[in-house]
Amino acid sequence: MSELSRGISQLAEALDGAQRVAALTGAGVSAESGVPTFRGDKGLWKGFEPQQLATPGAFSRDPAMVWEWYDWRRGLIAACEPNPGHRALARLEAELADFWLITQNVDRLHQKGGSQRVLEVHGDIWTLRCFEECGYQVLEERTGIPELQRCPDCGAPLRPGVVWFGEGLPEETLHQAGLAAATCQVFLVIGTSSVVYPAAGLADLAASRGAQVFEINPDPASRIRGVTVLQGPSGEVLPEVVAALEARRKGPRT
Ligand code: BJW
Ligand code: ZN
Repeated sequence: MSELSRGISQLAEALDGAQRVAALTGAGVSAESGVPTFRGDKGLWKGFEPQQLATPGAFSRDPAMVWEWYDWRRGLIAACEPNPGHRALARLEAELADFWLITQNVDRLHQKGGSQRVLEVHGDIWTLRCFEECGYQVLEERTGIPELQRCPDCGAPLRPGVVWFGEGLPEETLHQAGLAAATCQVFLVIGTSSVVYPAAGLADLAASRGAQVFEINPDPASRIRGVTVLQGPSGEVLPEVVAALEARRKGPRT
């Protein structure tokens, strides 16, 4: 049995026996849908420092440029479909009694793939809101709007509803994510480089409270002690995990 097959069986067994399960996903989960990741050779920010574009300071200095970059990304994401990894996570939600999906992704592909209980800790790219926080926000699903848009209430530039560096994460969502991590028996870390905090700290929190931690990534990145690694792309590994879980549940109990 290969190391990957062994990991898949271990994870299926752990999921089968768990009361509560939580998963943290990152850009790698959407890679097989065609959404570029942030870091690494094919990273979205290759040639750019993330800090150049994903900060409130960058937006203040050059809102039109940052707007244009997000407009380009929205168009790219709009052309992408959920992959078998997204769909497998939606199956897990249906299969398990208490499953929390925590995502750093802003693309909404988890929801498009059928997940209903999604905690978006870095916001989403489809909501636009007033940069001056006057309270105006709107869901904008059109893409290809290259001109900077302005708030109809106060005239300030509109910004994407994502969380930039140096900004706080949505409080209630982060609270729910922390609660899920602290109280689950199994925590999955999928397709993230685990460098951006506080999201990266959720796996440590889960491990410190006794959860079994599994990582799915072709290039594993978390440094959690005792983590079981399922090395491979999530669009291939996750469907196998679901199949193994369903086979256990259908098969004769021993
Ligand atoms: C595959 C695959 C396949 C490829 N299958 N896998 C503690 C220590 C140090 C620093 C800090 C700290 N606490 C806070 C900070 C500062 C900062 C931070 O973490 N900096 C570090 C980089 C050093 N954090 C913040 O600023 C956060 N805010 C904050 O802490 O506020 C405090 C505060 C409180 C109260 C008031 C005010 C302030 C905010 C962080 C926001 C992050 N935002 C971004 C941009 C979102 C908008 C946008 O999309 O443009 O979020 S940054 C970017 O990184 C994006 C992602 O969600 C995030 C994580 O990236 P992810 O998902 O891990 O992607 P990659 O590309 O890094 O990795 C992809 C992985 O996939 C790789 O491992 C591949 O191997 C793998 N892969 N193919 C499976 N097929
Ligand atoms: Zn406004």
